[in-house]
Amino acid sequence: MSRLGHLLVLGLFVLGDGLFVQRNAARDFHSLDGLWTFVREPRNSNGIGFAEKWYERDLRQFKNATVMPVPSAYNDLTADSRVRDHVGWVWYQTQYSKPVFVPKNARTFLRFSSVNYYAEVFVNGMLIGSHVGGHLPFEFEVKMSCEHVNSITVAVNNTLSHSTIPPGEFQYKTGEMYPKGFFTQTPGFDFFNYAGILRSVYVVFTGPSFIKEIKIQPNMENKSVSYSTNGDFCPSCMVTGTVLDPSGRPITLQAGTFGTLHLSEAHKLQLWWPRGYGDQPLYTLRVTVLKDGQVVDLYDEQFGFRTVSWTSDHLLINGKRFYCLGFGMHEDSELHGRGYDPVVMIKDFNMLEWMAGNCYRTSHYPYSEERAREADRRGIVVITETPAVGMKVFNSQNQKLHGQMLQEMIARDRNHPSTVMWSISNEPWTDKKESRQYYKDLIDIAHLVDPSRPVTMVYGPTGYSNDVTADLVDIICVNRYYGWYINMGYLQTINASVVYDLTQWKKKFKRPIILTEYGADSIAGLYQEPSVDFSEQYQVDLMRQTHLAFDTLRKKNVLAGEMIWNFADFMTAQGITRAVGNHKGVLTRSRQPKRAAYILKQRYESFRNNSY
Ligand code: BDP
Repeated sequence: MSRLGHLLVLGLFVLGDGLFVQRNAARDFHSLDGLWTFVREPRNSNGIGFAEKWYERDLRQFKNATVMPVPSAYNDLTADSRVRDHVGWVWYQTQYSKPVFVPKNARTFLRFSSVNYYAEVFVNGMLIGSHVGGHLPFEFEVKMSCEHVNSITVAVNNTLSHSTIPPGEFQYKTGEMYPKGFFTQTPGFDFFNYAGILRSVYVVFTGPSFIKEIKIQPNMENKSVSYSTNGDFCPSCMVTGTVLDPSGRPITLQAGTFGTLHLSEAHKLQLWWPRGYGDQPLYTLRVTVLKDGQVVDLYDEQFGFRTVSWTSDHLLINGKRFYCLGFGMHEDSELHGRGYDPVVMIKDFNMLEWMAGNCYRTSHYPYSEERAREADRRGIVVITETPAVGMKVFNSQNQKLHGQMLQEMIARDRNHPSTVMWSISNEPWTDKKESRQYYKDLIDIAHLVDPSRPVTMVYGPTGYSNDVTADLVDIICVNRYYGWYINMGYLQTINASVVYDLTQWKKKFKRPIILTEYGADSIAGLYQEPSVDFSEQYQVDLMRQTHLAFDTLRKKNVLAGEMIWNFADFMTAQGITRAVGNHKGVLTRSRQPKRAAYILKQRYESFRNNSY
């Protein structure tokens, strides 16, 4: 055992803590982003690092050690296909020195914003906790010494074979035709299974008493804000909540860990609106923890005054019909894979606004916390999706994991005004009888944990006639590929097919319907007149025909929104229908417009100019 292994470590799982890092008078954080030591286990090793206790060793001494940037996926950063296509464990390690000026009684947390898919975390050689699911933050309380350099080791596995929630199915292939130990992994989803430490890692410091969670429920009718907080508060601590107006002026004060703050009669309430419908004023709830009159913790959480409701036809924001003009997306870019990159994020938002979009779905997993905050600021409406694609197996084991991810997602994002809906799944096989109870339970959880937002599912393989769950959701999302997967090349069928299909969903379920995916692959620069599949013209022709249907459906109040698949080209696993990824983007993977982007821009702008 190395010297590092003897240092004292205390691991404590702080589940459901949705608070992002913040630096203020009472808390601080250090970023651990940068180059971490990286060692990959062999593809078939099945955890040699655990057997040999790599978490107690200095990985820099390993002959096969290299470095990997955090945050980033590791897959695309070498020229080695074994790294790109790795299945199994990889090990990350870094060293952290805690400054001596951090007060002795400070609480210290290690926070991971996203590690895909399963992570075990060790500090100074001792296991402090694990997390499954990717895409969502988790943190552990740790005791780190100032006298020694602390070693932080993370074992990451991009698969979890007992589950059919991503990342897919395994098949071992034996016999003389195959090398020994050969297996394939077929993802049950159409995006590359980027892995590693995908978002930022922080060391967070708080005082001995600290805030763990803040729930805010603004109420426009009586100009009030209900809130509740929980945390680790000393018996003599006093907690207060204060609302600051969008210019940062305090306008109310209330004692207690929960309560309702009433804004004064004189205060003119400023509503948060989606982009194109009005402004995006953001209020702040400041939660302060005091001991003997001294501030011991402080957290500023932003929120907006807005309501989300729905009729059988429409989604309403602040009581006004909201028509979604948007995108299915991916957090995906060259080199970074699914790693968080503020450069990509800002370019994405700016291109989305250039096309006059007003919403997106976080297909097919929760996006970064930074993205949710930016959506609040810009007024982009978001459907936030649980990481559960193409679900086929509806057993209690999957349901438990699914429910856990759903709750972590809601805990993280519940205070964002831009988040208007929770999507429980993308394209589940909900023609299966047992899927009904499976989803009923999950939908009940979402409603219970957050009664303020509608719940949706995104239907793909099932139709209005055989789906057994659609009556359980508040809003129905449907993906349809007429002219692509259905009747490829027969553009003349699209209009009638889309109108017929969506009208049937509507008649049967009487819910607002959003068409969350339609589109065609196009290889940028591949031109064919008349159009053929994969040409830029075909993508445009398909969109034009689909838009004819949308216009009819809108007039009949059947459609509450439309989202093109996809915002940009993105990487997938290798497959005979994918030429270096999925090319249904209206932008290329480097976010340059194809012809389709101009068509969409024209359409979305025309809505804005005609006040939707
Ligand atoms: C849909 C999936 C999406 C795929 C898309 C496609 O929801 O993830 O990328 O098909 O095939 O069924 O392009």
